[in-house]
Amino acid sequence: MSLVERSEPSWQFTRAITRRPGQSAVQGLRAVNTGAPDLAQMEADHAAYVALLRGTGAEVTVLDPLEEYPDALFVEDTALCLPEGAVLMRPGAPSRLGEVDHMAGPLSASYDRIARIEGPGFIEGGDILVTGREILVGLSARTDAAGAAELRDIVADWGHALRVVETPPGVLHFKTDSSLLDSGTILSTARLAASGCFDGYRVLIVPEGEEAAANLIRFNEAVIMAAGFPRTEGLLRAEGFDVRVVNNSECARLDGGMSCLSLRF
Ligand code: CIR
Repeated sequence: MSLVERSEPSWQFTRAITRRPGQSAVQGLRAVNTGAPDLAQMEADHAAYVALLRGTGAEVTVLDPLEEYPDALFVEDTALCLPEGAVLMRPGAPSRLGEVDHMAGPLSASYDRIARIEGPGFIEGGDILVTGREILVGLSARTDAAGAAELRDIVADWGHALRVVETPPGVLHFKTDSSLLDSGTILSTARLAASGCFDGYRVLIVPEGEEAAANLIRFNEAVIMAAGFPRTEGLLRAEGFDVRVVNNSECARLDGGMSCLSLRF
């Protein structure tokens, strides 16, 4: 359980930060090459995503592209935003380390308190799920035990409990396979839930073959998910969630999903 009682659910936000993709996005990291992303489509999808965030009443900052960092549109990996403060991450992907400095300024517009993972460990925001009860950190190829331990020390001072869990082998981030739907409900792939990391939560399992739908965001009243996963969409609608769908075909070529594209606070 969280060490402090929170008045706002962890899926309620007034602000978000995003960054438009640059021309260099075609060189973004990917596990499997499925062809270069179509930049015009990616721009259009990004604009649609920002519109969905704004549609819930949130104030959304859209930063300019950073051409020297092809993956910079995936802003989630650069910071963790909590009510008490923000923490700048230390990405495990060497090509992404420099993105973090570019997030300090935008965050300082909203946060007085900004901490930083100094290392030697590594941690990326995609491996962190804030449920409201606790902060889950999945160890992965990008996030190691030292990075998680350094974050634990920072957030403990802010009253948050942090639990270290495992990301399934071959899965980029913990949240590639899981999302928060409401304060006690998680959407997860079967392979991740099988680890028992969500015991004590209500867990909805993504239908087989739609594993890529597991990365979505609950953003205020909206559940924002990638298009092309009709069974997951049907499951969520049947559960009463207010589902909004956006095309994600081009970011998916770079292993990016709905959570990666924003910092929410
Ligand atoms: C990367 O490999 O770092 C990017 N191409 C994708 C990052 C996706 N971020 C996320 O899931 N939080």
